[in-house]
Parts: sequence; C-alpha cells; structure tokens
Amino acid sequence: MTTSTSEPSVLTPHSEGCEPATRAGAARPSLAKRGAEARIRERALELGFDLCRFADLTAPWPASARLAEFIAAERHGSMGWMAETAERRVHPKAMWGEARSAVVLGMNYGPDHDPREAQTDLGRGAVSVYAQGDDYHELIKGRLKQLAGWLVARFPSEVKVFVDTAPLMEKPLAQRAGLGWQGKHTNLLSRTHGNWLFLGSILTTLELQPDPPETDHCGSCRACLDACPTAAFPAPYQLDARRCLSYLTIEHAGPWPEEFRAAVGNRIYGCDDCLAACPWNKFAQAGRELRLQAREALKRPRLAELARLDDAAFRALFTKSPVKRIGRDRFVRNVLYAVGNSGDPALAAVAAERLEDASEVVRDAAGWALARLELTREAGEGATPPAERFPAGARPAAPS
Ligand code: B12
Ligand code: SF4
Ligand code: SF4
Repeated sequence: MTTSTSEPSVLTPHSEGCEPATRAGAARPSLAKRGAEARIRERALELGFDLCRFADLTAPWPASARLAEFIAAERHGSMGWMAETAERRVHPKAMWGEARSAVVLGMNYGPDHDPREAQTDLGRGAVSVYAQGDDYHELIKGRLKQLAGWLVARFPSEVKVFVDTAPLMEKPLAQRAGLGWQGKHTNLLSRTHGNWLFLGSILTTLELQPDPPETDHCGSCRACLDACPTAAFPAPYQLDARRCLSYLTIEHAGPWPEEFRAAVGNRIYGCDDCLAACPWNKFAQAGRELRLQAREALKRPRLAELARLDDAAFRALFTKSPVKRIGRDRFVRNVLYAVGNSGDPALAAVAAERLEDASEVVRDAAGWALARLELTREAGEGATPPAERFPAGARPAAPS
C-alpha cells in the first residue's frame, strides 16, 4: 500500500528462448497443449512466489461498483489518487484494453510470532510486519519482471507487471484467480496461507486457462472486525480508510483528529491487528524470503531514539525500507503520538525537544504528547494512559 501512482512496467515480446512462437491472440488450445499455465506456475514458484493462478479479464465484476461507492462515500480520505485514477481502476481492461488474462501471484510474508506482542512495551514502537524488512514493492517488481521476461520469451505476447502502486484492484483480481477470498477485513486470505500475503500481477495479451475463483470462508467469524482498535469497519467487508491506523500512520500527511492519537498506542507504522486476529493464519507458515525478514533495528525500536531522527538519520535507518516513503516528518509525528501514549514521564524531555521542530505537524504532535504525559503523571505513579478504544459499532464522526 502506497501513495505512489507510478506506471506499470511493460515488457514487449522478444526472441529469447527456444520455444516455438505463440503470437498474442493465438487460439487457446495450442497453449493448453504445451501446458503454459503449469510451466508459468512452476517458474513463479522457482522465483520465490508462493501462489500463482490465472484469471480471465473479459468478464465484468462487482468490484467496480463497490469502488465507486467507496469513493462516493469519501472513505479514501486524503488518498486523492484513488479518485483521480478511478476510471482506470474500475476494471483491469479499463486500464489496458488489450489485456486478456492475468497471472496473479502471492508472496507469503508471515511472521514467526504474534505481532501484537510488540504492543506490550510502550517505550518502543510497533512497526507493521510488512514493513520490517526490505521494501516489498522493489522485491516483487523485480521478480515479476523476471517472470514476465521468461514468459514473453516462450509465449510471445505483451505483458505489464503490477504491484500495489498502479490503478489495478489487486484483491478482487486475486479472488477471481482463486488465490483466496476477500475476508471481512477486506484483505485477501487463503485457506493454505492465511492473510500474510503480498499480491502482484502480470497482465498479458495471452489467453490463459483461468482457475476457478475462490469462495468466501469467513462464515460467522468476526474476529477481525472486533479486533480493530478504531472501529474502521462500517460493515463486514467494508473499510472506512479514514479510521484505519494504517491509513493514518502511512498515507495521511497532516495532524490527526484527537480521538485517533490515543487509540494508536505505540503503532508507529501501519497496523496488523485485523490480520493477526484471523483464525485462518493457523495454516500460515513463516515467510521464506530473506529480504522480507525483520531487520533487528525495526523489531522493537526505542521511541526516544526515533523521535530524535533528523532527515539524514531517518534516510539512513530506512534505506530500502518501505517506511522511507512517508518521509521523516510524518514518521516522527507518529513516534510522538506513541511517546504521548507511553505513560513514561522520562520521555517528556524527548517530546519537549521537538516543540521547536521545523515541521508544524511534528511540533503539534510534540505538544500533544507532552500534554498527555502530564495527564498520566497527574493520575499517579504507575498509572497507564487511559485506554482509548472504539468498540465495534461505536463510531464517532470520521475525520476528513
Ligand atoms: C488503498 C490501499 C490501502 C488503504 C485502503 C485499504 C482498503 N481496504 O481498501 C489503506 C491505507 C487503509 C491500506 C491498508 C492496508 N493495506 Co493496502 N492497499 C491499498 C491499495 C493500493 C488499493 C486497495 C483498494 O482498491 N481499495 C479500495 C476498496 C474499494 O477496495 P477493496 O478493499 O478491495 O473493497 C472491496 C470490499 O469493500 C468489497 N465489498 C464492499 N462491500 C461489500 C459487501 C459484500 C457483501 C462483500 C462480499 C464485499 C464487499 O468489495 C470491494 C471491491 O472488491 C492496494 C493495492 C492495489 N492496487 O489493489 C493495497 C493492498 C490492498 N494493501 C495491502 C496491505 C498489505 C495493507 C495492510 C495490511 C498494511 C498494514 N499492515 O498496515 C493494511 C490493511 C488494512 C485493511 N484492513 O484493509 C495489500 C493486501 C494484500 C492482501 N493479502 O490482501 C495490497 C493488495 C498491496 C499488495 N500488492 O500486496 N491499503
Ligand atoms: S489495519 Fe488496524 S486500524 Fe486498520 S482496519 Fe485493520 S485493525 Fe483496524
Ligand atoms: S478474522 Fe474471521 S471474518 Fe475476518 S477475515 Fe479472518 S475468517 Fe474472515
């Protein structure tokens, strides 16, 4: 998830490889005879993907109407790029009319422990699992390009690769390909891998045999909905991004409405609570991709050190990390909200240092942190900051 709207990479057919040429648009049976799908899947797994399935792009889908509703209700908040690209985003063919099929890939980034454990030490920040290693965008885009290059060498066609940033609805596409289903928390989860999955896609002019779509296996469960600390789900399968801590910590640039500052606790980048609550994760394995493994420095970083980062130190600490994308000011704002929630009077000095910061959003967060620490101090030694949590269903007005 990111604010970037960079365009997809395009690979054109070339003559590498020793397979007989199959032109884009060739009749399907010739591909089927050579088992194109099985070979692509085999190559994808060799490249480190955990799931690879195929979707037909010719049929309409309900996701377009739901995207329109999401935007009309302004649930995208300050992610203006979602509305700006809405026309291309509604369906893969709206973005690329010649595309016929999608190769949809999943890469497991499952943690080897419950990430909510990081919320117990309030002097340290909790960085979302997906952001503790290298930036998955770069990693997956590289692998997608490798797979796409391999594909066009054997089955001449046009291809474009996507991971996260292009106007493509990746979750409904993955559901159509049968990788999994969109759960009540709106993320794609699988019966074999749970919900710690990154998605990537290759659209192609080839006509590939589609896999059957996956059906919903949430049943009567509502664990993710109840786990959300900010009641961000107006209904099952729907998210109001404006209330989501992932949106607030990563996508939203300005100061936050008061109610969410206390609710964020020590989460300083992203949020995993709804994902971690899902019972299907009992089938998940820890991710095997070394570049996605948590860096020691990001497992439980000290708030005091993070609040003191200047621009250069921020860039150095987050080299090749997705966190780098949000910039120092937005990150230090998040850290200061966590400082305010720490209940540790010793961190007041750290917050006070930021009262004269060059960034307005940082100064505002520092002032809030100091006031909140003072409230905790007045409540007495050993007091924890008042818990701020919105029970599911209790929904104060959403911020704009
Ligand atoms: C915008 C965005 C965000 C936004 C909005 C999230 C959202 N749920 O829409 C914010 C910033 C909040 C966000 C957060 C996260 N994101 Co994000 N994000 C995206 C992005 C760029 C677009 C998603 C989108 O189109 N949203 C618009 C809404 C309308 O789409 P939707 O959720 O699919 O909506 C569906 C449901 O609402 C459903 N629906 C609506 N009504 C009803 C009614 C019924 C009855 C039913 C059945 C369904 C239904 O239909 C809609 C269409 O399918 C995608 C990448 C991409 N290009 O697709 C990554 C992506 C979804 N994000 C991803 C990740 C990892 C995350 C986080 C887990 C990161 C974190 N740990 O902090 C969180 C998860 C928060 C959450 N609970 O969703 C991954 C998810 C992988 C997966 N397995 O699903 C993606 C796919 C990136 C990737 N390539 O891997 N993200
Ligand atoms: S990521 Fe966190 S805040 Fe966002 S919907 Fe999930 S539990 Fe709620
Ligand atoms: S926690 Fe339950 S309701 Fe939520 S996605 Fe997982 S199975 Fe579905």
